[in-house]
Amino acid sequence: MIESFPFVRITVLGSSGCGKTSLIHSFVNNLCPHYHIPTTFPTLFYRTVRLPPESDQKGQPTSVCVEIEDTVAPEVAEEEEVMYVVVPEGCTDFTPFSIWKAPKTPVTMTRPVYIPLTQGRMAFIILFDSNEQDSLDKACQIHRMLMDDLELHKVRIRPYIYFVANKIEKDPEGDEHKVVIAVAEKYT
Ligand SMILES: Nc1nc2c(ncn2[C@@H]2O[C@H](COP(=O)(O)OP(=O)(O)O)[C@@H](O)[C@H]2O)c(=O)[nH]1
Ligand SMILES: [Mg+2]
Repeated sequence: MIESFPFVRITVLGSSGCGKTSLIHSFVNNLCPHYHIPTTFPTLFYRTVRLPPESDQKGQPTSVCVEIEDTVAPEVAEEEEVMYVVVPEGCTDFTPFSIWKAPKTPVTMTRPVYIPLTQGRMAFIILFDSNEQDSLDKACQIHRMLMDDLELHKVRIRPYIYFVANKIEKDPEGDEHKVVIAVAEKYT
């Protein structure tokens, strides 16, 4: 019998170097790279999470498959020749787990086709480096662009949007960190 899975689709956005790829690797692969290679092509990661039943309920854990999309930072996109997202004509069903086929993912940089499992995103994480005002400015800019886009396309089911401060352990007593956090709290 095929077990049906809830499927959650999350996209991570933010300025170059704010820690998007590291955050995703920590969650999916349990490791955090200590170097920065700018992401120049959107990348899909998958992890199945087992959630225990609610504290007031009995039963088996529930499995949820999470698709996380790592993205190209706007300033990297301006400099690099970036691939465009192309959804094949006529494609309406990207649901993978009723059929258990391998997900379609971009295989080479020479094929300008990028195929996530689904088109609509359920949640966005807008990440910023909490020690850099510029990174927060870019996060706010991305947030405004996202809201405009949802408005333009009259998206009825609004995705969750999380505004997340990263690198908070780096210089927690630093002046810039304190200012950035205060401005971010006011913005949200
Ligand atoms: N101190 C600190 N460094 C981090 C953290 N997350 C990522 N980094 C470092 O920040 C750099 C850029 O990270 P990366 O994930 O490639 O950024 P991206 O361009 O947003 O994908 C790397 O050198 C990471 O090791 C964090 O939480 N704290
Ligand atoms: Mg990256």
